[in-house]
Amino acid sequence: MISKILIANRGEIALRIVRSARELGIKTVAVFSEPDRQSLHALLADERICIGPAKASDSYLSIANILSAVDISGADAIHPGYGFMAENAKFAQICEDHGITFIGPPPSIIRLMGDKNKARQTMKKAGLPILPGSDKAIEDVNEAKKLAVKIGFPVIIKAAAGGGGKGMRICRSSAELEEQLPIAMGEAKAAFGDSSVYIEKYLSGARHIEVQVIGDKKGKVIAFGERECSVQRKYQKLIEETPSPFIDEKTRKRMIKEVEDAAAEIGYQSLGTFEFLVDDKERFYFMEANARVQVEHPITEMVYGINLIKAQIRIAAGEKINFPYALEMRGHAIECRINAEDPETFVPSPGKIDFLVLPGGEGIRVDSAAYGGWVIPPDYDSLVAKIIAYAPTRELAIRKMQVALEMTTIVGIKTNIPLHINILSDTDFRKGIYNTQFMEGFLAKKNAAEAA
Ligand code: MV4
Repeated sequence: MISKILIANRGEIALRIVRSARELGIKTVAVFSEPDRQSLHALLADERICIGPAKASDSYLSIANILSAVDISGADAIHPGYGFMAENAKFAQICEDHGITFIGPPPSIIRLMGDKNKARQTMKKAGLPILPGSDKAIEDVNEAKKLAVKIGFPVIIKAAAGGGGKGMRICRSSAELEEQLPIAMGEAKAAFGDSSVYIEKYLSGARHIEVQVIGDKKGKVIAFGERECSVQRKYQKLIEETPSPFIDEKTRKRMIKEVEDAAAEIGYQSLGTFEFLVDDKERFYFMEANARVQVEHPITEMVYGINLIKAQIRIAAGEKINFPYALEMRGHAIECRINAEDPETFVPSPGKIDFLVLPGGEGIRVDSAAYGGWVIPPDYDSLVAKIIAYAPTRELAIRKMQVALEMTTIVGIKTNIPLHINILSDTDFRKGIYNTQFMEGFLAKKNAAEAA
């Protein structure tokens, strides 16, 4: 039983959790930093508590402040959303030790997935294919060089404590590896406090495709059809869609089955996402797993007709997974991440939203905590809204999204809506021919056209 959830997050995801909890008849407590006093998540929750100043390390990242708010409010559960405390094993452990239900995977799973090298080995043992690479942290240059020669160049150095692209280095020769390894280790130490790195065969022109899972406390795991996330810039996803225009039904079934079995094998609990690189022959390789709800979870919800957050809360309260009908993917969903930023330079554009008209209508979903008059603080990420379009086919979903974007009005701040409109009309995007290098090519094309 859960009767009151404290949401240790802000913005659209905090509001998303407020709505789901309320549908389940569970009270919510919002926490907010000083600039977030008038934020929608704080205004719409049943209770709200200020946990500190703008600086995240003194508010949304302060374990002491969050736990004080739990104490004051009498909440019996915490939902961390994404970012902030979501993948902090220490925080999850403290919650568990104090009888507070952490609505997420157990600390042991968070810890395992936080070590990307360990996660890779564990998932390989559990049956998932991985790219050739080191089976433990690299200790010295000679060892790394020997291994790289064996698996063949190019290779990529990754930080064990990293993820999301930070501190990665591609090496095309032994000389380059020798030069890059100490730099990569130094960067990993500086960024994550841990210099451990590992190497992998580098796959160029790959697609980034991920599989959503949910597991209950009785060992049952369900995997859902894939999300295509290859439209990214600097490891920031811009557009996600499901199903992937690239994966056929046979590959999809195999991916779902393999992830389901492997996640069950390791006793995965709560929501999670297994990320894969997929080559042009539809061979897929496990990269890392995210032990949290993700920004792009709504597209999976649309094609399966479910609410993953509600399911996650019920599971955390001890219920078994029990969807009242057969889970089958239907139709096509696309999400555009609307950021407060200059669409040309990508520089953040916080400030006051003077006027706001969000899109709607059949098949359109908007997850946002923005409203006219709201001042977007400069202190956090620049996501203002997620627009999700759902239709029977990919072509219809894209068309619906174009109309939705055209009919959105945001005055006072700059947004990347014009960029999204351009991407959606790109010939290659339309054909579904794209990989993780798409945005570089797209921006180069755009710049060339503008120069001409
Ligand atoms: C790779 C790769 C190619 N080969 N690993 C980037 C984010 C991080 N999660 C892992 N990343 C990559 N790992 C091997 N062995 C290419 C990338 C990569 C990438 C992955 C997903 C989405 C966009 C990307 C853009 C550049 C590189």
